[in-house]
Amino acid sequence: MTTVKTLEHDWVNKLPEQLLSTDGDALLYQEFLEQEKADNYLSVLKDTILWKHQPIKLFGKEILQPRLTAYFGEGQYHYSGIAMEAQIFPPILLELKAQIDKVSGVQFNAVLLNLYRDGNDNIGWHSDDESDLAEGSVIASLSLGETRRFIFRRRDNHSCRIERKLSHGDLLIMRDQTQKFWQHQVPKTGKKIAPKIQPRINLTFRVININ
Ligand SMILES: O=C(O)CCC(=O)C(=O)O
Ligand SMILES: [Mn+2]
Repeated sequence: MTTVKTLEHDWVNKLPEQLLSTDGDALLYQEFLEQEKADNYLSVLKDTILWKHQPIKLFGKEILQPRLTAYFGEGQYHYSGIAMEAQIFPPILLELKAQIDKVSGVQFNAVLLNLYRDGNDNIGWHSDDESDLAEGSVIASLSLGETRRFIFRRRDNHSCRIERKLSHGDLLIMRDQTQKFWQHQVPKTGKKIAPKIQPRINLTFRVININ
């Protein structure tokens, strides 16, 4: 069984940073997972998850997503014109979910994983507001591996942006009106350095409506 050694950690005492001053609530817990624990999760997830290269529909055309994905949960998840079939949570994800449920005060029932293989992989501007999600529901996003830029922009004023670097072990919790008023993205890195950028895994824990 692939579980990760649990280490004592004092995250409960760490204060998060509030990233949005208006119309939303996005809390960043830097180093939510300490280095050794984050290293273990990264290597186990990279090697044991069945990563898929899935198509999405963009302006009526099917294209491959610029990253690999996997989805675990209690029901199908629909986004960008595709239906993600749910796989049952393996022990390693249940272990992570327990820690993230605790800090966020939410019982998540689904998790979407992204593997950014290098700096060419990315996720474009979007809000996590699919109809499978309860409106205003909490999203908890854990980053492992390479540090990448994460940018918010206001939906009604694209020049109003807030940017942070998300690093190994960081946890970002998005709540309240965040998805209604803001979009987010993880852009590509510069072309020259892209092939040298190491892999990054992001896990977004979600609450989906079960029919
Ligand atoms: O990789 C990230 O930090 C964000 C991923 C994301 O926004 C998503 O999966 O909806
Ligand atoms: Mn998102």
